[in-house]
Formats: sequence, C-alpha cells, structure tokens
Amino acid sequence: MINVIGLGYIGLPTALMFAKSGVKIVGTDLNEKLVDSLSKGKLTFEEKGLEDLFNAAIESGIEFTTKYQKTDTYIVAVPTPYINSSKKLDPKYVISAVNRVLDVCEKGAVIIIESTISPGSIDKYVRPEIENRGISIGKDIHLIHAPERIIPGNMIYELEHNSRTIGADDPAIGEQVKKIYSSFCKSEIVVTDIRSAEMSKVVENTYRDVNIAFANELAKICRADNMNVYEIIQIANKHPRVNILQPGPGVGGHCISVDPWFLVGDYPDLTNLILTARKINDSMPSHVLRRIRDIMREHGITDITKIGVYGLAYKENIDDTRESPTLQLLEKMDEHLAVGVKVFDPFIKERMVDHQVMNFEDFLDEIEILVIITAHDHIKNNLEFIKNKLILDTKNICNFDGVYKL
Ligand code: SAJ
Repeated sequence: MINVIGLGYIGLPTALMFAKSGVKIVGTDLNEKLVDSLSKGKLTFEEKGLEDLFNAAIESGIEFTTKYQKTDTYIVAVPTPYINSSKKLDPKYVISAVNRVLDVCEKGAVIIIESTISPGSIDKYVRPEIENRGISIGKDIHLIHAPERIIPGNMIYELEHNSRTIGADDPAIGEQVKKIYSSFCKSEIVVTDIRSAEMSKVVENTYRDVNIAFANELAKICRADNMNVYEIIQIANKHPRVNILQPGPGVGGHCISVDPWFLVGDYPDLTNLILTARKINDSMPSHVLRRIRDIMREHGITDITKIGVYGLAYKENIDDTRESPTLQLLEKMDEHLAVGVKVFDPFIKERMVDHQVMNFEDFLDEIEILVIITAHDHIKNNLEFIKNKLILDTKNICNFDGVYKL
C-alpha cells in the first residue's frame, strides 16, 4: 500500500493514477473538509479528465483520510511555499509530513518526496530532522526525491506520458521506486542521486522562466518602436534552431514564478540571468497597466469601472489562480488607487476579488475596455460578442482590426 500525503494539485491526480493502475492507495490530507469532500465522491478542483480518473480510482478502492497510515511506501506531495522576503524555500510542510510519517511507518519504509524543493533541501532540512530522532537513513528508512513534471490543463495525459526522474541514495531503492511509478508512467524513468533530481527539477522551470522572459522583453522592445512581436517571433522561429515562446501579461502558477527564486535565494552572486528574467516577467503586469493607460488616454476614458479584466486563472482552461498575472495586475492597480475594475473568469465560480462579475453578459454590459489576460477557450468561442469593445489582447487571440496588443 502507498500512503499519499497531501491531496492537492499534484498529490491527488498521482494518487488516483496509482489507484486506477491497481495499486492500493490511501490518500491523507490534514484538511478535513477536503478529505470529506473526496470521500463523498466530490472533486476539489477542475482538470481535464480528472472526473473519469476519480471514478475509476474510487472503483479500485482508493480511500481518503486525515490519518497517516502504517505502511512501507509514502509519497509526500505537500506545498513548498517560498518566503517572500528571503526568496528561500519554506520547508515546514515537508518537514512536518516527514515527521508524521516517521511516527507511524514500518521499518525499512521508503519516503518519496514529490514536492518541489530547492536543491540541497533534503540534505539541509530533511536528513537532520530524521537523524535527530535517532533514525538511520538507508537502514530504518529510505529517502527518495521524485519531482513531478505535469502541467495543469493536461495533467492526466502527462502523468502517463512524461518521463520522470527518481533521485535515490541507494540505486537499488531507486530501481524499486522506478518499478512502482512504472505502474502508470509509460515513459522513461531516470534514476539518479537526490541532489541531481532536486536540481534538475528547478532547472526545468527556470529554463522556461528565462525563455518566457526573452519573449516578454521582445514584446517591450517591439512596443517601443511599434513592431509586431508576434510576427517577428513567428518569422524567427522558422530558423531551425530558434524556438521563442510567447509573450504574455506575466508568469503565474506555483512553479515557474517560484522555483527560479530558490536558485536566486541560494546563489545570489551567481544568478544574474535568472534574476533578470524573474524581474522581466514580474514587470509584465505593470506593462499591461501602462497599455491600459494608453488606451484610456487615446479614447478619453477616465472611469476605471469601465475597464473589464477577463481571466483570473494563471493560464487558459484551468481554475488555478495562484500567482496569477491578473492578481498581480490588480495589486498594482490597487497601489495606484485604481480600484473598481471589473473582473470575470468563467472558471472561478466563487467570488474571490472585489468587483468580480459572475456572468459574462453582465460583465460585457458594464465595460468599455476589455483586457484579455487569460486565453480560455470560452473567450475564443465568444469573440463575436466582444467586437464592439476596445480590446487589449495580451494573449494574441483576437485578430480583428483595432485590437490593442501587449
Ligand atoms: N507563459 C507565457 N508564455 C509562454 C508560456 C507560458 O507567458 O510561452 C505563462 C503562462 O501563461 C503562465 C506561466 O507562464 O502564466 C506558466 O505556465 P506554463 O504553462 O509554462 O507552466 P506551469 O507553471 O503551468 O507548469 C510548469 C511546467 N514546467 C515546465 O514547462 C518546465 C510543468 O511541466 C511543471 O510540472 C510545473 O511547472 C511544476 O509543477 O513545476
């Protein structure tokens, strides 16, 4: 039996995938409401294909509880926030989960940490915690770091088809864990040491952050001289060794906008490019704000409440709002006392910000300037209803005349 600890965006789909593949799974989360909801067959977030997978896992006998189980294998998928002031990882949830596992686990149990951690965290925070309890790593318990790579919006497919990394102290235990993941992962599983696994995970997300920053910087350069950044990227990408990403209103999510800070926090003197990229991406909401100001000036609009921001999720077709560019933009506006902008997102069913309008038609009725931040299919399928608005399209999805771009 595997006890999956933490039933959030990563832990839950992973637990369900194992269960569907016939592995006996108990999912543990301290949040009683969440456990209660899952036990009643109600999902806690939306994700393509998750409902079917959930039903299959229930049929296979998955259980949810707030209690840690006595078993031989644990997967820890708890949040790893970063401390805003120091930009360092806050390992408190991982440490607490590991301690609770140690309270109940069998001798020789394997503790697999899936949560993203900054390179060196297992050595710095987890090992001392275990050793201080007089428990011998490699004998009484085994440690593994198996970072995930799935992307919200395509999680279920990617769980099965992405390759994975297993970091282990002992290659034999690494192979044993590889076999466990092979029950649903159809792609290559690389076994390495723990530090390399930690580092490669953070490097992957940092790579993407740096590349998005390049696209965002190009957008600013092109705006300064009125060039079409999208066309330029499209042409440049015809080169066989060029693959520029898309500029946007900022980088959200709990991964790409967070992980590079782990490297900056730990290696402040060595992270020039990475820090600059972070700053460029963090500056995009201000760039959007300046674009809104340009449009208001050009059209003599002074009433903030006539602005409507479309999208609260950090990217298209999901309901995850963590670090979302819209929240960053609203914060910036708030600093400038620009309060009262309307917000709408078809995926966010509960009110989470001021002046959020819950119905698309009402939202459109109330605004003159529409700022598209999230490219949900919903807006792409409703383009005919927005044609009479002034539009700032930060995602390059409207191709009709007069639309303002980043
Ligand atoms: N974005 C752009 N331009 C682009 C691509 C993305 O502005 O060309 C923006 C998105 O709109 C979004 C942000 O970047 O705000 C991040 O979105 P994303 O789709 O690039 O990635 P995440 O954060 O949803 O998931 C990432 C993935 N990592 C990589 O692609 C290297 C995923 O595979 C990881 O599992 C996940 O982080 C994680 O949990 O670490």
